[in-house]
Amino acid sequence: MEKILAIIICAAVIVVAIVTPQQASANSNDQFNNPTATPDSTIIFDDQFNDLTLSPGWVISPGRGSYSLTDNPGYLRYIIDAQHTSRTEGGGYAKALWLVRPFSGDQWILKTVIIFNMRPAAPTNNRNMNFAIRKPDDTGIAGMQRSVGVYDNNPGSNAMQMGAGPNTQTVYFPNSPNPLPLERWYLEVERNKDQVTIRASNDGVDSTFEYVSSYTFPAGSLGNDQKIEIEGDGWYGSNNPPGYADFDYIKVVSNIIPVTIDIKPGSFPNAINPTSKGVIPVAILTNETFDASSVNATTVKFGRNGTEASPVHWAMEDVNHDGYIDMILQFKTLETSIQLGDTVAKLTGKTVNGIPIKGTDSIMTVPK
Ligand SMILES: [Ca+2]
Ligand SMILES: [Ca+2]
Ligand SMILES: [Ca+2]
Repeated sequence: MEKILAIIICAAVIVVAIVTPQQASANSNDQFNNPTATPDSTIIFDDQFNDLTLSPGWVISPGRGSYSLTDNPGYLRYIIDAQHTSRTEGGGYAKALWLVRPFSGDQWILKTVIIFNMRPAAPTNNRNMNFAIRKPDDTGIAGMQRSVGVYDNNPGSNAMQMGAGPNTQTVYFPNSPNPLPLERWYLEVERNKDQVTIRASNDGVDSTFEYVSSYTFPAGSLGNDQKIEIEGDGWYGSNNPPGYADFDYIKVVSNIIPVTIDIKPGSFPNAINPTSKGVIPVAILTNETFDASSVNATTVKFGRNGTEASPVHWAMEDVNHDGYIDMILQFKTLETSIQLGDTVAKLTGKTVNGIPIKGTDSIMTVPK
C-alpha cells in the first residue's frame, strides 16, 4: 500500500513538474480572462502558430521584411527590414511585407499576445511595428503601433500608440535603455457593429487592461468584412541586428447576439404539455437593434437547452403587431426534451453571416 502511495505521490510530483513550467511558459494558450467575453462565444479563427506554415486564411502581400514560424517555435515572428521601408511604396521607401488575415462578422473579440523585441542591440535606426484591423478598402478600424527611434532623448521616439478609429492613446516609455527589454503585450480588439474598442496590457497580468481606446463609427460604415494586417517598417541606418515582434496567438471569437423570443406568441403564461404530439410556435422578434430576417432558419434549434428541435416550419410575420416583421418557427414538442417542471426554454441559431444568436423565454409545463 505504501509502495503504491509512494508511486502515486511520485507520479503526481512528476506531473506537477511537467505541467507547471508549461503553464508558466510564454507560449501559453492563455485565452486571457476577459470580463467582456461571453463564455458562449464561437471561434471565428484561432491561430496558435504551432505549425511550420501559416494557416491558409493568411494572405501574404510581398515587400521588404520577413516572417518565421521556426525562429521561435510556437510564435509568428515578423522581422522588420528597417532599410527605408514603409507600409506603402513611395518617396524613396520600399513597401514592407504585409501579413494579412481577412475575416467576417460585425460582432467579435480579437485576442492576441505580442512580444516586442524592437531593438535588441545598438540603437541604429527607427522602427515601427504595426498591428492593425482594416476594412477591405484599407481604411483603418483599430490598431497598435510600437515605435522606437534614434532620438533617445525624445520620449515620443519610444512609444506605443493604440487607436480605435481616430481616437488614439499614446503610451510613452522612458528614454530608451540599450538594449530595450522585451515587452509582452496582451491586446484585445472588440467590435460591436459600429463600435470598436481596443484594450491593452503589458503588466504580465492579463485580467485588467491599463490602456483602452474606443470609437463609434458612423452607423453601418464598417460593413461585415475586415482584415488583420501585420506590418513593420523603419528608416535610417542599418538593420543589424533586426527588430522583430513575436505573436503567440491570434484568436477571434464572435459574440453571441442576444435575441428576444416569444414562445406561443399572443399567450402567457406559455403553457407546454411535454407529452403533446403537437408543435410549439416560437417567434424571434425584430426590434431596433435586431432584424429577425437576418436569421438563417435552418440553423435554429429550440428546446430545453436550445440545442434540441429543428423547426418543421417557419415564416416571416409581424406576430406582435409593432410594425416589425418577426420570424415565427414551429417545433415538435416531443423533440424539445422539455420536461415536466421546466420553467424556461431556449433557442439558438446563427445569422446568415454566421453570428450566433441566443434567446430564452419562460414556460409553464402542464399538467401541474
Ligand atoms: Ca503560440
Ligand atoms: Ca408567449
Ligand atoms: Ca413584430
